[in-house]
Parts: sequence; structure tokens; C-alpha cells
Amino acid sequence: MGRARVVSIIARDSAISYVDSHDSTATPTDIFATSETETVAGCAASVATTTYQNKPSVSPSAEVVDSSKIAVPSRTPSTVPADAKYISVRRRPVTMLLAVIALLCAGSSAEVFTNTFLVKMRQPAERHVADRVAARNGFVNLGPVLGSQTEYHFIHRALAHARSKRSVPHMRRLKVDPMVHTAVQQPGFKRVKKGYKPLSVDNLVPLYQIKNPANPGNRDPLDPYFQYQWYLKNTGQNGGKPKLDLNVKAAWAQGVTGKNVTTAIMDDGVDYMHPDLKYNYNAKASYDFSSNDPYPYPRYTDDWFNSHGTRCAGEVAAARDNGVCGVGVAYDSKVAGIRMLDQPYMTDLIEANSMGHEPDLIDIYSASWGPTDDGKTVDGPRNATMRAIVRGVNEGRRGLGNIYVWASGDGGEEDDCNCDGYAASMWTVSINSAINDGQNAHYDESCSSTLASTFSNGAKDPNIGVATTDLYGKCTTTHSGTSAAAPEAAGVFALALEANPQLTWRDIQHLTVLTSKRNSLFDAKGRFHWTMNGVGLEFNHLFGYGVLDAGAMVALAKKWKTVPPRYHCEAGSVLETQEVTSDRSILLKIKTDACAGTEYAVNYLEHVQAVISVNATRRGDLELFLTSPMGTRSMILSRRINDDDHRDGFTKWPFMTTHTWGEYPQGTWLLEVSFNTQTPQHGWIREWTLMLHGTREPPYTGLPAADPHSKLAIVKKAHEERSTAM
Ligand SMILES: [Ca+2]
Ligand SMILES: [Ca+2]
Ligand SMILES: [Ca+2]
Repeated sequence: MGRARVVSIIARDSAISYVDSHDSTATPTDIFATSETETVAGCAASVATTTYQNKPSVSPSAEVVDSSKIAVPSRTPSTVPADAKYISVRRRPVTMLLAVIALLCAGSSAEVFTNTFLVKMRQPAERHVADRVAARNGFVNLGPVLGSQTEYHFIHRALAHARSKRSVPHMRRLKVDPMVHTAVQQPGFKRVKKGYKPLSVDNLVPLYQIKNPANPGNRDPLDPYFQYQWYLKNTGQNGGKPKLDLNVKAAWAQGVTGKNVTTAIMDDGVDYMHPDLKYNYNAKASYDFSSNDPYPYPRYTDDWFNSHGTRCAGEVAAARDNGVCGVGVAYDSKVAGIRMLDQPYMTDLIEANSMGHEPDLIDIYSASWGPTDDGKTVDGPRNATMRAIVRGVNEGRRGLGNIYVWASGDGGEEDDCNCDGYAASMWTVSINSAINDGQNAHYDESCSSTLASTFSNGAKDPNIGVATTDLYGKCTTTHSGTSAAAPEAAGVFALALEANPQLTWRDIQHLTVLTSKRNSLFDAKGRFHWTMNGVGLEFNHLFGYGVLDAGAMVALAKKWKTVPPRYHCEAGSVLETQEVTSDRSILLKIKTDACAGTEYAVNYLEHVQAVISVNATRRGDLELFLTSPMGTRSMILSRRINDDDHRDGFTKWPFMTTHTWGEYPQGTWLLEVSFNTQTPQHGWIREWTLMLHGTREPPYTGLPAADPHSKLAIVKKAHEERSTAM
């Protein structure tokens, strides 16, 4: 019920004032992301905000929240610990309204401008009216942005796709049109596919090794490449660890194969004529945002550069027992192709339109791309894309919320996925990878926002990659990177959604936490150990809560009861600037009652965000640790040796941790700010705001826990003991 109202808030354009990212009126102090809306920030120069001017009433579970309600507790809590020297805690004033912040920046090179424009009409206009406005000014209207009647996506075909200056005359032309309120030329930026390795012809394996189709059921698929799909069934082939796999057979044996679930592959296109994909292709839900047509077929290049999406699609939904390649994790599910990567520059509107495409036809969006993994980039979703994600989780799947699955990144130990605003978002499920013997892949990044892991390449034998479909009807055994890991997770979630179509986006995350397994995953370098959090859940900084277990997830999904409503509590802020030097770390404290006594009280955590502004003479030498009142210490930023930024730092960047899932947030939180370097450095921490997200009620009360040793039983027991003690 409440959810529908929130939806209307998001959709009510009149209530929103957009500030162009280069509008000087957008000062950093205007910006704050509370609640689910999240997020975040980047270089001040390119921060864009969305401010809600009126105060809507908001459902507790929806992902956009009136922060004036969240922020102000009914009484002034004892948030300032007597012993806290460095700290001032203050609650945000009532006037602070919701802001969506997009990010930008640092590490990116000189800006470029594309030939596309976000055009906002003075009043709602039908599509054909907007078409006329475009035509009379020399533009083509590509369509509405996120279904809006006031915002449209225009292109000017005579302009170069990318140039270094804004096209002022074209913008002016639009702006003087009486129908047009504002026009913003879209900046272009880089988004890279994860895990792309140049192909050699040897990797391409011939197709059509027809075998007799036989009865499906409890037996192994007959598809010729199934034997290479060790991530589906690991028998120890090629030096792998037996039973270290996604345990999909246990899900299939429960009669669950992904029926009626659609996963969109947001990538460089999908070869939907492929004999292993064509019957599971959902054309209605597909689109090509790179060339604006309904056919997201990959663009041909000699080196097969655009094979990425096709490979990802096969992992999710390649057909079973058809004699072609292998099988998808959810081989009766559908895939949609959303082609959006294959162009010189990405824009906010292409990302937004992709992530908001057909949110009632598409259940799961799988993304294996992101900001450059060079270990010095800090970047994430911009304004329209952030709105698309928020709309997806609030309204998609008819209100249950879309599932966004994200590859955590291929930057290796030199990068930190918390610097990738897509992976670190609460609304994406970020997935890392392990190789066939349980160690992390050499390209894996680590960060506290990763929720779980699946499998990818990295074993000594290059052929022990991910076997799947390939371009032009072929098959491959060498799909690679966390790219290959994310679609496996999408497939597992498709199984869970068939088992229980009522699961919300949050249910999927809870199921992931409760059913992922440590199995034999380990850090090859011995840096990150498995650790128990305050309610008995084991996590690892590399792997999150462990490897997905499809059989266990489907079994629990079948009896799942939707978790209670979600609340958002701004637990406190430290706003005094403190100097940090290489020989003097800073320890900040926030003591919080987690909004106790208000209607936004959070008693059982889901995500925690530390929104931080800090800069340093060398950003890459900074490390940040967040410790919960129950003693769980999350490394929310690790050293990045290639990041030599000395100017931008982080501006209101929402570092996120999943490691305190299920914990109780009341008490003192600690933030350690330090340098990890031999070279003298110094910096300034200017803000730390602690955002708590979770439920007021214990989340698993209605769920029977048959096995007393299961993760569910352990957390449930902890929660029960607590509520009786209270
Ligand atoms: Ca096309
Ligand atoms: Ca097949
Ligand atoms: Ca990265």
C-alpha cells in the first residue's frame, strides 16, 4: 500500500527539481542521500542532486524516504559519547529533503560530450508532441526517459558522437523552444566489460555435437559441453574440488528450472539466433540502446570483441538436452538482450534506459561492466541511472522490486569494489568469483559490499574457464572474469524466483545471506579470513557470505515469508574536520540508539553505509575500517596502490558493508581512518554519516528452521534470545 505512494513520489516530476550537474547552485551541502535513495557522491564539480520539494508520506519499506522523518528522532538521543574527543554528532535538520546524488568522477580524464540530450518539457507532453519539438529543432526524439512524460532523450545526428566541448548553439536552440524547460547535453564516459581477454581462434569450439535427446529429470543433462561446466557439477575434473559448485542439480531435482522468469543481459548484445538460446529468448523484453532498435544483435568485428553478452546469456538460459553446447543454470528461463555497451562513450541516459527497461517483463538485470578497473577510478551511477535503479527496486516486478546482479570487478588486489558505485550499491547484488579449487581468482577485487560469490576462470589450465554459448552458434570453454560470475548468480536467482514468484528484491538478498556457503573458498594469499559476525553469520572480505547454493536457495525460497518492512535511520554524523597523517590515525565514534522510539527504528540490520568525505595527499594510501557495536570490523576501503589522486578524495561517498547483516545496531560504531604507506602522507576527514538500513522486527520469525545447525536457525535463535532479553 505505502509502496504505491512512494512510486507516485518518484514519478511526480513536478515535485522534483533537477539540478544540472554543472549548475553552480548545486553545492555539496545541498546534497545528501538518506535512505534508500541513495547515494552518493563524487567530485563536487559533477554532483547532481534531485531534491524533493514537498514532503510526501512514505512507506517504510519503500526505497525512497523522506529524510526529514528519518533524520529527526523524537528526542535528542545521547549520541555524543563523553569520551569522544574528535566528534561532533548532529542530526540533520528537518529541512533536509531527499536527495539523489550521482557521482562522478575522479580519475576520469577530460570530459567529452555526446550528441544526445536530456530534454525536460515545461509540462507533460505526449510522445508525438515531443517528437515534433525534436523535429522542429533538428533533433530526433529517442523516447521518454524512464517512462516520463516530461523528460525525453533527444539525439542530434549531425553532431559528432563525442566532442570535447558542449554544443552551445544546439542547446540554446532547444532552450528557446517554448515547450522546453531545460536541455542537458549528455557527457560521455567509459564503462568497460569485465574480464574481456582477447580471443584466439583456438578458443572457439565447433558446435552441433548432436547426441540423443533423452528424458530430463534427475540425471545429468546430455548436452556435449555439460562435462566442461564444472561450475554446475564439479566432479573434480581438471583438478577442481569435487562438490565445489553451484549445486544446481539439487534445485533442478526439486522441479525448478527457471520457468516464467526473465533475466536481461545488459551488455554488448546477444546472439539470439544461437540454437542454444533462440527458444529461450524474450524478444519483447529486449532492446538495443546502442543503436536504438529492437534488435540487440552483437555488432560484428573480426576479433569477436562483442561476444560478451552472448556468453553471459548462455550461462543463465542455454537450453537443455538439445545437443548444443551446455546448459544454463536456469535452462527453462528466458533471457532478454539489452545492448548498451558497444559504443564509444556511455551516457547516463543509456544506462538509465537500460536499467529501467520493461521492469515488469524483466525480473533480473545482469551487469558485467562498470567503471574502469584501473585501481584509481572512483565512479558510479549518475542521476538518471540512480533514479532508474531506485524505481526498479521500488516499482519493478509490479512492486516486488527488480533484482540487479553486478560483477564486483576485475581490478585485482589493486582495486577495491567499494570505489565502484554500482557494485557497492545496496540495490545491486554484487558477486565475486572463485576458481575451481576454491581460491579466489587473481583478478578478484575485494570489498565489504560483496554479498556472495560464484565461479569463474583462473586455474592454470586456460581451458578451465566458464563453458557457455558463444557468438554465431558456437560454444566456448573460456568465458572469464567476474563477468562470468554475475550471470551464474542471475541464473540461481531465476531458480529462486520460479520457486517463489513473490520474493522481493530484499528477500533475494536475505536468501543469499542465509544459503550461501563457505564450502572450501579461501584467499589464495591468506589475507582475508572467514569471520563470524555478531549473530553467527560467517563472511569473508573477498567472497561475502560464500558461494551460492541453488539447491538450498530454492528449498528455502519455497517456504520463505517476506521479510518485514525496511526502515532507514540516519544514526549520526561526525562533521568536524580532522587531520590524518601517516603516523597518526584517527578514530571516530558515533554512539547511536538507531532511531529507537521513532517509527524508523532499525533493530536488525541489512545494509550499513558510511557516507564519507575525505581527501589526502595520496588517496590510494588511505584505509578505512568500520566496526559495529557487536565488534564486526569491515574494511570499507583498502589501499589502492595505483590511486595517486591528491585533490578530489571522496565526497559524500557511500561506503557500504554487508558484513553486519542481522546484527543489532544500537551502541557505538567506530571509524578508523589511517594511511597504509611508508611515505609520509596527510589528509582530512571532513564528514562521516552513518546510515543504518534494516527492519524493526526480527526478520525470520515466521520461518521454520528445520536444521538446528543451519544459518537460518543460528540467526533466528540469536534474534529470539535478544527479543526475550529486551
Ligand atoms: Ca540492433
Ligand atoms: Ca544446450
Ligand atoms: Ca573495480
